[in-house]
Amino acid sequence: MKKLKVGVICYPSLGGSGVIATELGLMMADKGHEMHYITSGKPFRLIDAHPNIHFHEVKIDGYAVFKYPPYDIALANRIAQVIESEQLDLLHVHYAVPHAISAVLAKDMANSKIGIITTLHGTDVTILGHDPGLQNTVRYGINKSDIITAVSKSLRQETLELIKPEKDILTVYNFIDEQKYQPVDPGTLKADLGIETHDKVIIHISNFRKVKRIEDIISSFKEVAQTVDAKLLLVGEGPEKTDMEALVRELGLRDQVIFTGKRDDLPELLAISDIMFHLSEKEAFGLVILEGFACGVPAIATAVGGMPEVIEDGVDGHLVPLGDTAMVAQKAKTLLMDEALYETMKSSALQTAAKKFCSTTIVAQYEELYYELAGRT
Ligand code: GMT
Repeated sequence: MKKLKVGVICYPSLGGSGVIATELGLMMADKGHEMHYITSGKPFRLIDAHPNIHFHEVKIDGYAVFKYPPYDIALANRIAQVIESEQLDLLHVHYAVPHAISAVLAKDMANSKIGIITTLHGTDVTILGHDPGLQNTVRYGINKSDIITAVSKSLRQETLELIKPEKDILTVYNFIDEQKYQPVDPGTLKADLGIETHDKVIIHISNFRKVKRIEDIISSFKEVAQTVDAKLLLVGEGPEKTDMEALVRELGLRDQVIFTGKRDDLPELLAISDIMFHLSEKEAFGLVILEGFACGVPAIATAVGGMPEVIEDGVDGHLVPLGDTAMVAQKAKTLLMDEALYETMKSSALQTAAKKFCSTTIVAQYEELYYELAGRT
């Protein structure tokens, strides 16, 4: 079959949608497709170049008239240039706002019939879709896309109810790079972080935004640490970090809670961890839970959004009601103190990552959609 030329529009940062856009591009490039990233910065994982991956930077100069430089328009301008210069077969847009709108505008600017596939990742609908200042824009971006996918059934359903799009939305689950996320030898990492050999380790990884409810993670951990020798690893950076550091000091947990900042060695950090806590208020999928599973770390998460589609309650982790920190602590203590139960959950977590979210299957689903879309024009 003919290899495709795909324009990819995503956030180049380390967020989950950027990770999926990058991993998908790398796997498509391995299959021989030509992937053209049109972004403001080189996506982190693409620093190691692949011969089938190309990067087209979006540049915008400041100008006195602009209070806010119009990035969305500069992006559309760049996409239009690349549609023409590279003779792209399709555009894959990750995150509806502003990317889908820029792609639609670019298609018009280039006077092209190119197909657009938009993948909804979560807050582009669950938060921005509720914002009266953006709801019409989200709906427009979705309606003007030719194929729309959502990363969970829950996100699909919420989008159908809230946005009432003109066409259906397909669910295509997220996946991880199994070469990177697997049980690894962490070396001396546990000792390097000042954690005793016998200490149990609870980990949370996120962008430290309010929606992640890190205060619930700290409160649940406090209760666990009253019974079990344990440390809490809080990995990441974001707006809530300073307040959370203050909370840890206030609760007298400074010796037990370690803020690591952003780290590249997630498989090693997961290798020294026993349980992951992910207690978000909203979460379309929870990619980090899958990363944990692939490294053999069961999760305790809130039963919100798409997390019940990732975690099977009582099998590879536990689902708890939002805000029920007492239940989180009780489930964690039971799991940490019952070795047989722990080992069963750990192997189920590994199985879930390998079977239900196998990258080969999921990348093939996207590839099929790419061919379908390219065949329409
Ligand atoms: O919406 C966000 O919070 C950012 C977004 C991202 O770009 O990281 O995260 C969303 O997309 C991820 C990848 O599909 C999902 O795993 C996250 O669950 C989702 N975040 C939320 O729904 C809060």
